[in-house]
Amino acid sequence: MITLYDLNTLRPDPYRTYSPHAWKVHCVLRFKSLPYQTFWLEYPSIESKAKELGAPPTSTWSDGSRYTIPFIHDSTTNKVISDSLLIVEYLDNAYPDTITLITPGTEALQSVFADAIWTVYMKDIDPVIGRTLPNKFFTEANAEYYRKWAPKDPNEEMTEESIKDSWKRFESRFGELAETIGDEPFVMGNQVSFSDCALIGWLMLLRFALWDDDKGKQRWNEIMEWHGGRWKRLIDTYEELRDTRI
Ligand SMILES: N[C@@H](CCC(=O)N[C@@H](CS)C(=O)NCC(=O)O)C(=O)O
Repeated sequence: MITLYDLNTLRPDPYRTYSPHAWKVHCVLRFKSLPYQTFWLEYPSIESKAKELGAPPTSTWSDGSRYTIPFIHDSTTNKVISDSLLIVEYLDNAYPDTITLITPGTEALQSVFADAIWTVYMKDIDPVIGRTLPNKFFTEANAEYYRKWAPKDPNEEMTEESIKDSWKRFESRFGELAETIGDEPFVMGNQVSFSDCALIGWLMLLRFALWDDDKGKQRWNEIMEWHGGRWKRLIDTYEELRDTRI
């Protein structure tokens, strides 16, 4: 059995997590139709749980190792893997009878694409979303940690006008991405890949932040209609798959 360690919130399933990186793994497990269970963690307990299981840190802070979710434990092979990309590579190798999400030879391209979704295509919306978090679905412990980790930049005071501009720039960036991908359903044409799960993951973070009040829900529904409804079709493709969580 695969256990996915993820970040807890007060929002009920299936939209409980807001971590784009954990979402990528949920998405991949579902495309692979692999059964799994989720273990919910609060930020302050990620490191101790990771150490207990032997899940390696994924990067370093100035004062030491940085432990992050998602990580998985696979009791069938007794392997523990951290970092979304490495988890997916592991799943592709350990379960060769399932759909391959990172075709050999595409690792670097997909890794860069997954990062670019945030750093290139969504960066305009970062400050807009950032100011809505933590929201009422954050647990107390996670909200406290999050505020320390992502303090508000006092120079980033946004006006209604600048918020509107950010949304416009974001929409047009996603429009460029839609054009680059073209008419086919997935980033790699007709073949679903890790890149699509990365896109779904970041969109789900957006959904988490927006799906809070009527205005946000309306905004989310608008995004789902952008660019001929292609982002909705992508999310629907994932949601229509069988839920393999135990
Ligand atoms: N490269 C990692 C990044 C994972 C990551 O940044 N996770 C965040 C949550 S979205 C985290 O666990 N942060 C905890 C911390 O920084 O202390 C991956 O792809 O899995």
